[in-house]
Amino acid sequence: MAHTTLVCPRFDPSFWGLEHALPLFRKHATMPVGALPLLAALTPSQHQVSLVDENVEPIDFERLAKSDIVALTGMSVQRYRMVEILKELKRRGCFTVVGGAWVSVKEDYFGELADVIFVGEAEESWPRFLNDWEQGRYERRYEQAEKTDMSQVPPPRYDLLKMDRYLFGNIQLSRGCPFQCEFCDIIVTFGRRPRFKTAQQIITELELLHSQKIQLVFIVDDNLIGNRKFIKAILPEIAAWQKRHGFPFLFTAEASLDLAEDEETMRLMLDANILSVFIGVESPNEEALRETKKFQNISTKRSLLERIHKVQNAGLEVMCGMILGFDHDDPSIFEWQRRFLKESHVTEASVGMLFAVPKTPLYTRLAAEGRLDTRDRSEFGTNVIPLKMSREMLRDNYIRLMEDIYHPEAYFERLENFIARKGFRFTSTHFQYLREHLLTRILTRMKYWVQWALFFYQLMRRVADPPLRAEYRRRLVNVLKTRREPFLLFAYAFKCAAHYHHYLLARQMAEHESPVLSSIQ
Ligand code: B12
Ligand code: SF4
Repeated sequence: MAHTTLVCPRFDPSFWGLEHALPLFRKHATMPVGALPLLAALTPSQHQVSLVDENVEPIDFERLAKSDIVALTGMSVQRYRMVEILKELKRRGCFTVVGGAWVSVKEDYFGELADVIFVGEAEESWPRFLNDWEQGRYERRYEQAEKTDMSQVPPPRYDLLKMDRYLFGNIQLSRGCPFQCEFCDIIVTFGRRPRFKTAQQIITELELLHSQKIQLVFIVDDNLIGNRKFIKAILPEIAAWQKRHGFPFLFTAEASLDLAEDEETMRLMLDANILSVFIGVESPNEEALRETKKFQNISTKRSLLERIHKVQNAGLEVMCGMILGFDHDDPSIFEWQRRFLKESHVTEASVGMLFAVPKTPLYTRLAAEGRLDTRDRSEFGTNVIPLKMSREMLRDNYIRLMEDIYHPEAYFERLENFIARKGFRFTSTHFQYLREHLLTRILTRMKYWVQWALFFYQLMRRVADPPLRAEYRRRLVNVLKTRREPFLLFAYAFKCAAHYHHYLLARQMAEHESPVLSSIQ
């Protein structure tokens, strides 16, 4: 029998980490990583398992050192901290294991600091390793021969995490994406054939999240609409569950832009109370989209902007990922992206510089062209050497663009334009439900009022910059006067807090108070 401790190291700040906003929400981290509670559930019952997420609690190395196996997960933005932790563990003579997004693409990164590494999924390989370890004949590297059969994945052990310290809960319905974007490591690790859980598994996980009193839930699928048949069958099940339980969850998901052509799926998403969707739009430059094989973003019928607006008009908030520095991007791309984002009415845009993740086709191509900076840390924030501009130009204009789009005026203009859409109503199905259930309506409205008031109080208390604080106050009072809808008030206050994070992230980069933080780093 082994005592295993699974560790999620601290994240470096990032766009989605919301580090600057977390104190406003009185939370420690955005969400738990999916791997920790899942690996715990995959651990055979004869072994003892504990979870430590450094994002919500400090690591007690003395205690950790008593484990037989210490296993770390981690993505790119955790890799420096992972090294620090592994060094400390090795100093104490611990047996170490590493898995997750970063080591899956950069297998030699941790060298001798990791006794065993896991590449890719681990539903089959993790229990196999534990069995090997018990018999004293484990291997140095584990990689499953077959991709995981998602219909056999057990429910995650949320009970081992301090769920009340996270802003979001998470659920995974499927893995894999059918597309072939050149820079994408997701399809390298998880493949292009979407695989999914059964309705029963998903309902069980919803019940578990519900028992943890979670309100916001991120559906972590790489592409929610990777398989239309599956998602069209599963969304009504989720909607029915939501209805039975009084719509306790507000969902966010990730999907590809071809969602815009699928009215039915958008309707089903709203019925399930999926309110916002993150879409990899990447670039208004069609030549760049072709270069990167993002063909699903090219349409002869509608422009990119029209497609984004179509999703917004359906009632979904769009968040988007944008990339600068494709081979077909010349210096005009910065102004082009700035204008595009303004017209898109997308408030939350994760803009980054093209980064070549090891093992991707982009990495192979750039390596062959001698256009890769192979250093681990670069002052340019990316390892790609651009074709039509200097590295300094790319970096400096990226930071300027971040500053511009997260200037309060630009951000709130996009937000106002989004919510001012004709006939637009967030949570339309939930709203309909509340009309029919008086008591739930009163309680839900009260909840949103209280949350709005709490956010307002936190913003006024914690935002140090007086003009920015005044801006938030003015905006929130204005929305209170003009739109009395409690959910909208709550959402608006949430947006102010998110703005605070993005604004500080951009400002700190511009003022050289932080390293250059791009999408993958
Ligand atoms: C959902 C998601 C998010 C969510 C939630 C993040 C979170 N905290 O969990 C949000 C939107 C917030 C997010 C943010 C970011 N993300 Co993200 N995210 C994902 C996504 C789509 C799914 C991750 C997930 O939940 N999977 C479900 C779990 C169950 O699967 P898993 O983690 O892969 O674990 C399995 C195996 O990998 C393995 N495994 C994992 N760890 C370990 C450890 C051991 C010991 C073992 C044995 C096995 C093992 O076993 C598990 C079971 O098979 C992935 C893409 C992907 N498919 O991996 C990107 C991904 C992980 N994110 C990525 C990045 C870069 C980020 C950001 C830095 C982006 C940014 N600039 O803001 C931020 C970081 C923010 C933060 N502080 O969390 C990159 C990482 C690149 C890399 N190769 O390292 C990925 C791969 C996407 C990409 N290519 O851009 N992300
Ligand atoms: S759509 Fe997204 S997940 Fe799918 S291949 Fe492209 S970047 Fe990867």
